[in-house]
Amino acid sequence: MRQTMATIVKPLPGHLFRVHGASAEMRWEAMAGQGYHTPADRFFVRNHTHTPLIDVTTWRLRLHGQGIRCPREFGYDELRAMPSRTQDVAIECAGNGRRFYGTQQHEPAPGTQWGLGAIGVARWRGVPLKHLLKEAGVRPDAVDVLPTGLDAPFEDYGHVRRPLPIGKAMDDVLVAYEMNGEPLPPDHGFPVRLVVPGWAGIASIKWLGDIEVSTRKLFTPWNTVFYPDLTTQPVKSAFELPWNARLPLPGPHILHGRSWSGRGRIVRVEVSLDGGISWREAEHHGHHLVGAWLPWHIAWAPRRPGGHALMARATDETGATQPLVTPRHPFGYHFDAVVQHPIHVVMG
Ligand SMILES: Nc1nc2c(c(=O)[nH]1)N[C@H]1C(S)=C(S)[C@@H](COP(=O)(O)O)O[C@H]1N2
Ligand SMILES: [Mo]
Repeated sequence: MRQTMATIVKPLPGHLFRVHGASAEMRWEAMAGQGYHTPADRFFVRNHTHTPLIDVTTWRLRLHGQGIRCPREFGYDELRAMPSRTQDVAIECAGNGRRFYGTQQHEPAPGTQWGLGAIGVARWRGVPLKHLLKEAGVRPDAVDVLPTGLDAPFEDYGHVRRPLPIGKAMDDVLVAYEMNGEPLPPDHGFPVRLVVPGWAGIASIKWLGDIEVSTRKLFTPWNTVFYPDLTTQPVKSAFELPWNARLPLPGPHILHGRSWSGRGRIVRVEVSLDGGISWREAEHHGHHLVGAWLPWHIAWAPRRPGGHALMARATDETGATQPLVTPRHPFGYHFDAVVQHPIHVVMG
C-alpha cells in the first residue's frame, strides 16, 4: 500500500466545495439541475487523516473473530464475482449542520464547522454484509461486527474503526465496491467500503481491510470518545441555492431542495418564505426512498427587494419533524432544526 500526503485526491474546485482541513463539504448549489444522485466529483469527503492509495492486486478483506466459525479472506475479484445488490443510500456526517449551533443558536459547538453539505446520495453496488457473514459461518451468539479502515492511524487512537451491532450488520449493510456505476473513487473508500443506510456516516467505514465478529460488546474510540451512542440520522432539509443567493424580481422562481431522514421516508415538506409566519407544502414526485432523500420544489414570486430567509421543514414517516431549535449537543452532532437560508431579492 502506498500513501500520498495530499489529504484528498480529487480536485476540490471552489464552486463545488468548501474545504475544512482534511475534509471538504459540498456546496448545495452544486446539486441544482442534477439528477437524483450526487455525482462523485461533488460528493463531500470526511477524512480523519488522508486518502490512501490501495493496490487491489494485494488487497484482502479479512473476516475473523469469535463470532464466526470459519475465518475467511476475500480478494477484490472474488467479491466482485459474488451476487451483488444495488442501493440508493445517503451518507451523512453526524456533524452535518454543526455550524448552525453557533450561527443560528448562538452556542457554537467545537469540531468541523459544516454547513448542510456533509451529505450525499449515491447508487452503491456491492455484496450484502449478511452474505459474507454467512459465508464465514456467523454464530448465533455473535454480538458486534468491527470494520477497520486501512487509512493511516488517527492521532494515538489507531485505525478508524467502529463496532456495528450484529442486528444492523445482518440487515441492510453493503460491502460496496461501486459508486454511481463506477469503481469507488479513492476518496470514497477504494477498493471497498461499508455503506450503512440511515446511520451516522462514521459507520460507513472506508478503505475496508478487516472485519472482526465478536461474541461480546466491543469498544473503540469511535463509539466511546467520538460519536458515542449514535445510530440513525435525524430529519433535515436543504435548498439547492448558494448561501446569500441573489434572486431577481419579479419571478416567479422555482426553488428546489431535498429532505432526508435516517429513520424512514419523508412524508411532507413545508416551506416558509416569510420567516416562519406561514408555511406552504412543497411539491414532490419521483424517487421516494428510505435511506436516501426526497427532492422537492416550490414556486415563489417575491414582492419586495431585500433580504429574506428561506426555511424548509420536513416530516418523516415516524412523525419526526424538524424543530425550530435543536437542543444543545456537546459534540455538535445531529443539528436538525430548520435552517434559515439567507437570500437577497434584487431588482430584475
Ligand atoms: N476508514 C475511514 N472510514 C471513514 C472515515 C475515515 O476517516 N476513515 N470517515 C468517516 C466519516 S466521519 C464519514 S462522515 C464518512 C464520510 O464518507 P465520504 O468521505 O465518502 O463522504 O466516512 C466515514 N468512514
Ligand atoms: Mo462523519
